[in-house]
Amino acid sequence: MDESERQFEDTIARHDRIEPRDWMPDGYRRTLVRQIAQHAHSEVIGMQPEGAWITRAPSLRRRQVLLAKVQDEAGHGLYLYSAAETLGVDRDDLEQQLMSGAQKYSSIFNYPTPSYADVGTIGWLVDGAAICNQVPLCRTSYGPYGRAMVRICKEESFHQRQGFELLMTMMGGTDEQRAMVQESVDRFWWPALMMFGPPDADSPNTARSMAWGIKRHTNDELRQRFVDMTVPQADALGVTLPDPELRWNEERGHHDFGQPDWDELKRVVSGDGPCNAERLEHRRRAHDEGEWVRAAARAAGEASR
Ligand code: FAQ
Repeated sequence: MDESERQFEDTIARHDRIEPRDWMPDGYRRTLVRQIAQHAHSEVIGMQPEGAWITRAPSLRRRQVLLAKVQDEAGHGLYLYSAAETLGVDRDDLEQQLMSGAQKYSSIFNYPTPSYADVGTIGWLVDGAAICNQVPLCRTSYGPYGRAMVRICKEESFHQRQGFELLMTMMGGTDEQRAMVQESVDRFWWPALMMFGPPDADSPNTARSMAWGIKRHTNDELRQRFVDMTVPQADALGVTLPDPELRWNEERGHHDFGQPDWDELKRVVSGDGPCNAERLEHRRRAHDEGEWVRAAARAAGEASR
């Protein structure tokens, strides 16, 4: 082991930060680029399912809140692409890899949002799952990623609350509104559990990422944390989580719960989910339509030189 490698290992062992100019193993750099890019792409594609409701939100207040949330997601994408760029990759290149399907984004954004209640459910369950996953990432071993996560998590907690508040309002409304909420929760519950990734026994990256301090908890640990956090919130809302195996286990001090359909996760991640083609098509179109903005920015940059 040479000196730079020893310094890297010491920093990881102290739970301290690796910074962009520090020496790092190629695998560490590759894993970070993979995870941060996937995360950035998720934020960008994640604007679509809710964005579709901006023009149809039922009041000015709901529209303002939703607009702010979707704009935050664009901002999260920017922080994360910037964090990835500190590892020597190029944002344009990452965007190309998203659009070609070479890099992944979260499975959850390949599900449709046919009901306005889905805006609330995404805030409550999807942002709730994102918070569970991302709060520990504030302590990830790579400095720029961890610092980006601090700000992102603050904004995600606003997102989660607006979703919960929207659902609470609908649950206090008519029978039809309550049924809309339940139907939406029934559709999103299992896909939300899949956001944490495959079970630990089938997760090829977890052990290495934990040893490097990139991930601080396994997929199953975070999934359990999410279930434990969400069950009392479902009770407060008055909705039923669609899992007959869900119950409190006194001995474990956790909830037992059923397993999602892992074949479905594989299908959705490999491009065969309900909305994969639509999401990528929309992204490519938005990219093409934004070419004039990039051209104007390049021209302004050249003019000021
Ligand atoms: N979807 O070995 P593992 C948000 C892939 S929140 C798609 O367990 P790893 C906020 C995985 O990449 C969502 N792909 O992998 C928001 C790997 O692929 P590869 C984004 C998945 O990395 C809310 C392979 O399967 N959050 O956007 C999924 O150790 C509302 C094997 O899996 C993050 O990205 C999946 N669900 O653990 C925005 C958080 N699960 O490249 C808008 C950061 C697994 O080896 C609206 N990321 N894969 O072929 C992470 O914590 C991790 O990357 C995991 C996966 C936990 C997602």
